[in-house]
Amino acid sequence: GSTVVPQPPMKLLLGNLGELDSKAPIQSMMRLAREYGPIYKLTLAGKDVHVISSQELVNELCDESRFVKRISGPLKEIRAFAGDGLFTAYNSEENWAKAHRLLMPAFGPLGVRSMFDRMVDIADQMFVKWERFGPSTAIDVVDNMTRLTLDTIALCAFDIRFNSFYQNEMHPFVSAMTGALEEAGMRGRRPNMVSGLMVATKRRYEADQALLAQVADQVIVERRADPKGLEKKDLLNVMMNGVDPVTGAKLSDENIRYQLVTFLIAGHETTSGLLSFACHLLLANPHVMLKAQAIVDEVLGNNHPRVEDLAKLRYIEQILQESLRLWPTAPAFSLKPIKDTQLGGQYALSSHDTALVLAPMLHRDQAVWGDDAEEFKPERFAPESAEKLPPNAWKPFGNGVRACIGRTFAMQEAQIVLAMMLQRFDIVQNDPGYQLEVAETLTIKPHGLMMRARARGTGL
Ligand code: MNH
Repeated sequence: GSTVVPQPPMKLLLGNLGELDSKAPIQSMMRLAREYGPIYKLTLAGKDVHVISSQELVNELCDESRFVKRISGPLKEIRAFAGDGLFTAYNSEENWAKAHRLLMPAFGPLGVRSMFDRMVDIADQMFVKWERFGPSTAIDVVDNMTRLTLDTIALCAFDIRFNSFYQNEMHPFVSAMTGALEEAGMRGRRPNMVSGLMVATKRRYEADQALLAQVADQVIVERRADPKGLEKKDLLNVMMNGVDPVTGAKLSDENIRYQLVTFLIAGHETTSGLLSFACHLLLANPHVMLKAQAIVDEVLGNNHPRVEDLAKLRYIEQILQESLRLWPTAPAFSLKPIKDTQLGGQYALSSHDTALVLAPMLHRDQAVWGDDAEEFKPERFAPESAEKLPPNAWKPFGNGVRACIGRTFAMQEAQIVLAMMLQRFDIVQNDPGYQLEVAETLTIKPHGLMMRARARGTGL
């Protein structure tokens, strides 16, 4: 026998769509998890989604012999502009395995270490700007971090400078991306018939997609005009010229464009959210900020960071891990059973069902994190504590072969930026009464966070 999975009451035609705030579906699911528990079911666009948020059940879902990534809902919609790029490819598509084999080395520890100086270059641009504006100018944190992470992925992966800190307007890629992600999210939940009737929304969606493709094509055209020598092993040359050792084939032009759109989006959106939440959490927890600053002062002094310093800045990494625990910026991922199965030995899941891992609630499972799970405590990730965590309790980067390829890249970039910020500035809340408000566009960001930065006179 099997236990019935709890489900909020359904409405005719819409199923459980009414339970989700269209501007904040993740926070709606968090609220429902608090009400219905670690497993509950939603019927959305005629399909059953099981929302899972305990370590015990997620640990089972992470068994790749039983469950694999599901491309459905928003992800299926994103295929309209990211196609069979790494993030949205079906498990069975040959282009996934091909691109995975080709691109993995560039994102391994050695590949990412070689990008260290370019990461520092972009961070330095942001901090020089903050210094020149001085301590009385309010800094829009998400805006700054978005410029930083977009410029960083463009420079490190494609050797292109977007120069976002030298312009007033944000690069048009960003608003096209935000618009497209938001609409992909809505479409993934809305009945198809309704989407078909929303003519103006559809036109906007198509224009946004066209702009994403146009930016990607421009990158390709520029590189074809100036190939920078085949010995240059940056991501773009690997994509454009690399030969897959297994199939002996290169990536197709169409697939290269999809990979570019994928990397430009996935390569900056979530890291910018991570850095923004980390700023918020440091501002809200001054004792953590002071401890981190003391460590940074000891390790860096008044010198530019070097790649060897990162290992000594372990506490900065813990701050980022703890930020990703409370506010995992890619807050959910979807799985499907390879064949009909029972989850937890009692909940029937068919291969047509989706299991959605709701990371912000998994990361608040009190059985793992204790009754202070809501509190920001980077000490949880000190080596001696982290090794006591049960498996698959912390999943901000997804699972298994379909886990994030950019994890090392993102953590190195964020570690550099946070360390340099604490070294060079004392930061304070611009509005001392700021209450966290989380904005969602598939990813999450702290909305309206503003701060001020007073240079500490390091002379850098
Ligand atoms: Mn990333 C997959 C989170 C930074 C490129 N990323 C994933 C997944 C999560 C994720 C979760 C799995 C999604 C799923 O199962 O459907 N990623 C993050 C977070 C950060 C991040 C929280 C930053 C913090 N990601 C980056 C960066 C890049 C990148 C930086 C590129 C430079 N991520 C990817 C790609 C995939 C992915 C590509 C798809 C990998 C695959 O399926 O092969």
